[in-house]
Amino acid sequence: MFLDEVRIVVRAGAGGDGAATMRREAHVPRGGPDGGDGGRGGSVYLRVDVGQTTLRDFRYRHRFAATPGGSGERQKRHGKAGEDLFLAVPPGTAVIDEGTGELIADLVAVGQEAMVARGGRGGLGNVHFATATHQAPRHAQRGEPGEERTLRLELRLIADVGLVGLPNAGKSTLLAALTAARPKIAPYPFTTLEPNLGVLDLGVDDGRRPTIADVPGLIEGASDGAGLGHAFLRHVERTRVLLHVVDGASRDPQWDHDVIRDELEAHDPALLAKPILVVFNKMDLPAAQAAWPAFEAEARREDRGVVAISADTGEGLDALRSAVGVMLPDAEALAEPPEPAGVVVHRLEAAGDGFTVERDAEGLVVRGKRIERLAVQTNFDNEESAERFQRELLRLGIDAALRRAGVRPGDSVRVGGLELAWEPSEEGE
Ligand SMILES: Nc1nc2c(ncn2[C@@H]2O[C@H](COP(=O)(O)OP(=O)(O)OP(=O)(O)O)[C@@H](O)[C@H]2O)c(=O)[nH]1
Ligand SMILES: [Mg+2]
Repeated sequence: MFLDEVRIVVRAGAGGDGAATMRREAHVPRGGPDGGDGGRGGSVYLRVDVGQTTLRDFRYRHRFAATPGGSGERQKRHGKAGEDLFLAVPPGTAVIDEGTGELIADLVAVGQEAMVARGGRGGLGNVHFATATHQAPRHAQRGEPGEERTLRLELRLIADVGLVGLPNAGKSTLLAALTAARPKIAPYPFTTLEPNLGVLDLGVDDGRRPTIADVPGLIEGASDGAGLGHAFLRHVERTRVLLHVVDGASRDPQWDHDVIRDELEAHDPALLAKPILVVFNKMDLPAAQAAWPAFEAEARREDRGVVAISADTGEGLDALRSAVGVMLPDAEALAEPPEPAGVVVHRLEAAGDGFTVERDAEGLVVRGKRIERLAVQTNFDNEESAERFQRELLRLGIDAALRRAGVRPGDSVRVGGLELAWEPSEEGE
């Protein structure tokens, strides 16, 4: 089965904890703090690799994690940084955050990469917390947790020319006639179950080597999910030129033609704005020869390009090649990835001081990027660290908001997965 969509979970490494150590030297009776910082956690990246053409690598393995940062140590020694993890994906991989539905990155060209989970920052060691009045702090920060995300990877094949049409129209036969590809061909519909790619020989030596893709046949209702074609329509979104193959020997070639146009339009009207060449196939059969004059007249009326061919005998293929050659851009433009080009990397959520206080069945809940991060970075077993956290609640206005929400001493307040018992601090009165 052609794998063009997978879900994976990526987890960055946590930052290492900062150390809370004191200098110990024979000749220094009261050494100051000397705890080093934790190292940053490794991040997870996706990178386009030339050797990849499918998402098969992700078929059985769904979870990927980068390594955590090391803890800080005495003598201001910093923890080791975690190692970044690079996952190879094929060109044409769209990366979507499954949680928000947001497109994080659109990886098109070889070598492009996107960070999909940021490693946690290392906690600061206690050397950072010494002040004039407080020279021996026992407070050190814990490392920040690594980000975790569930991603959906969608592969959109990148081909210059896309073959579309009803099942059995002869798309695979045409691909085989125009390229060295050897797709399965059979006298029944739905033979092609996964896209096939070939390199088109335009018949002239002008340096252009366009790729052409044959996708499973579309049927009426395909844009709503009928048949197999729907999932594959996305593969033609990025082609530069569409070849719309019509079985000239079918009962009603004109009807066949119109159904496909309707489906393309329903999927994405932009598809009809692409250069489209209608390919009237099976001209070796008498039924096709009989239907051709009316079909051609209608195409002319609508001002649509059309060629009559037989993929079987090769009749009309030279005319087809040169028509496609005219529709495609020059070699230089062809070497650039098809639209939309480039990576779209959306900014990973930034830290903010904003927060919300809500009451649910179990008590009060504080949500906010900054305060949640502080909560997990605080070692509540250490009195000094816990006090710093209290001060931060005051500073950010969270303590006041909790009071407004009617918090009483001993009430449970949840922040970033932790459950704390609220105590009034004097400064907040
Ligand atoms: N006589 C004749 N038969 C053809 C021609 N082109 C294709 N066929 C036949 O039509 C049938 C379908 O061809 P395919 O190439 O498998 O059609 P397809 O459009 O790829 O079909 P799906 O993969 O099912 O969507 C096969 O039996 C082919 O041999 C042609 O030019 N002339
Ligand atoms: Mg086929």
